[in-house]
Amino acid sequence: MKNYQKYLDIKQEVQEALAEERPVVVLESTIISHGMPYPRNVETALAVEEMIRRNGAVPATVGIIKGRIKVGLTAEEIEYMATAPNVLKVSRRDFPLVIAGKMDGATTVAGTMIAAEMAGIRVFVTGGIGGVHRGAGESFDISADLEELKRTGITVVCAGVKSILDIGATLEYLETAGVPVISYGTEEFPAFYSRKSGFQTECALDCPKKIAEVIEMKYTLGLGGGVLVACPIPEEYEIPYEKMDQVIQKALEECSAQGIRGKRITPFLLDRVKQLTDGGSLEANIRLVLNNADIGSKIAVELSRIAR
Ligand code: PSU
Ligand code: MN
Repeated sequence: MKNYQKYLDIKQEVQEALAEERPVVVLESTIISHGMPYPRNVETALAVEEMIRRNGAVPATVGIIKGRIKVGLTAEEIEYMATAPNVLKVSRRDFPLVIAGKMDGATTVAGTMIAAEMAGIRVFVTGGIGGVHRGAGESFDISADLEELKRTGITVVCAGVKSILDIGATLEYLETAGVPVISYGTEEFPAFYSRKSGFQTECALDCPKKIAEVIEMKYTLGLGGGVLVACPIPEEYEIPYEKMDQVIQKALEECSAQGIRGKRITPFLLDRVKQLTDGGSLEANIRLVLNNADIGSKIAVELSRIAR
């Protein structure tokens, strides 16, 4: 038994699926606690789980409650993550503080990858990942999500990165880190709200089975680290890049004017973007997460076929 297992609670249903090598998909909780307003956050979290079930996989939303790492939150626990007053944002460096202090924590992409690896789950669905921030040459602001993709063997299915980040620099970083980036059904890396970013990726695949084969090969070769699958938002929900870019410019200016630093930057920017688009961005956000859940769970199903 590994030492961390003392602090890990894997939901019964998830344990059973893992024991039988049935497909499981992990989900993050920062999107619930810090990414969307109540009650849409809870509705979305439950709808995403439902989508994963419909495709024959078991969902496991990850969060930390009173110092326990929960892999597979119940509906009541999801409600708790959405409404509790002091839920910290937890990336790799926050784990020891939150667990030792028996605190509540919402896991970021990096934090959720860590919990997924502890539990033995390989596929993770979310909305957007963190990346290299604009101006990182000066500020050194690079999300711990990228470092985690470099070291931890989880496949993260997302809708690309928001243009609050420097998309080109984020892709360069992932190349340096040895992380395969697969664009789903397109040559172009998607920019979250928009299907286009202006950046191509080396690998375009549109079939969950082929993607599962690439993931499996990465394990077989013992290369270590994760895989990023980027799925463009469905056309009917897309917000044009130019429109979002103006809003993002404004949010970025406010952020530096107010001297926001560190882990507060991303939540601040996300919140301002939401306000400045009058909630229009929230609808797109929900739709793209559901789309990612559809594709991610199909990949998980194919991976478990290979394993069996
Ligand atoms: N980007 C989004 N939505 C999000 C996040 C990022 O479009 O909710 C969250 C994720 O949990 C991600 C985290 O892991 O923010 C990254 O934070 P930071 O940039 O501080 O590493
Ligand atoms: Mn940062």
